[in-house]
Amino acid sequence: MNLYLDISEEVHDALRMNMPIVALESTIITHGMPWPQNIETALEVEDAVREEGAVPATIAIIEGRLKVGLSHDELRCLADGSLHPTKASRRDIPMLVARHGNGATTVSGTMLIAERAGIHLFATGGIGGVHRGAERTWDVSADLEELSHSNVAVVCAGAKAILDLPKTMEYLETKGVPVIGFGTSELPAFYTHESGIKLSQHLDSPQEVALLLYTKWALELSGGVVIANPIPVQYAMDKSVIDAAIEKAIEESEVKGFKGAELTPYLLARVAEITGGDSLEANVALVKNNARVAARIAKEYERIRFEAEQGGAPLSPHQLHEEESV
Ligand code: PSU
Ligand code: MN
Repeated sequence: MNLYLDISEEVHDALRMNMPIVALESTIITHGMPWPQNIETALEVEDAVREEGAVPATIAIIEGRLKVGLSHDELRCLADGSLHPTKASRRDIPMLVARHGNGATTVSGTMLIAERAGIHLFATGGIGGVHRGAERTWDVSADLEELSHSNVAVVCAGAKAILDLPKTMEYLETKGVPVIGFGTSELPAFYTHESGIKLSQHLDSPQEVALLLYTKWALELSGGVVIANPIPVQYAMDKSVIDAAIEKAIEESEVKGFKGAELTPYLLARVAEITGGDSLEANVALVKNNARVAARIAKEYERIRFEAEQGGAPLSPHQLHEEESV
């Protein structure tokens, strides 16, 4: 695998020095947002990670190389469409590598490559999930299956209500993937805080999340964790407005026959159009917020790992609490 990986100098140095790193996906740039907001957001999200003292590693496939850490030029060429990147989930990666193609990695593709590079934190907007009508279409995102394989935690604002959220939660439970509410006990529904779905697990601080991650992988329980971080309140949308836009977009997608990998990009673009760009503004804000939280968790994770390597078990939540209050 390492033969196919191209790790940027910045990320390589960060890995060598055990610095906190946050992986970022590229499908959100190429298929999730329009130009030029996509390049602006991609750069701002990287900046947000840096401001928190971590190193960003945006992941994509360029000329068949699995890139971890992109230059500004590479980011721009992905964002402006000149590379004509394929939306790349796990199934697409061998073909892209074998044929020297270009790919923008989804949550599943990004997790897989991040893990191979040794990166355990990843920030994005929303994960894919079980689509509405999956009982007819069997459309279940490869993201869910990847979450059961790769040891990478994904900080997201939950999942969009373009999906069937209860079925998505059932799938994750079956696959043993913890879904942790970050400062909330309800699954956030991307644009809004309310999904009506109560989470059985919630944590309030980056330290607690980092300890959970460390413990999961120290127990050799492979697979990821979803850290569901609600959109900042000032950017949250009106539930009735966004729900109506989603209903309309889904109806149109059925009439027009969108399915497979094209469905999610179609729905994202239509929802943004129907809301007159309001949903895009919310989307940008929540991705940056997730990047900051992921960076904070990554810092704590490296600290815990360092302490554990110095001997002894990581601090318990009780000890962490005492340490904070000193
Ligand atoms: N949900 C969003 N924004 C996105 C995506 C999902 O709110 O950009 C992208 C992510 O890259 C995710 C992918 O991994 O769509 C899921 O696509 P599918 O449903 O085809 O698996
Ligand atoms: Mn699908």
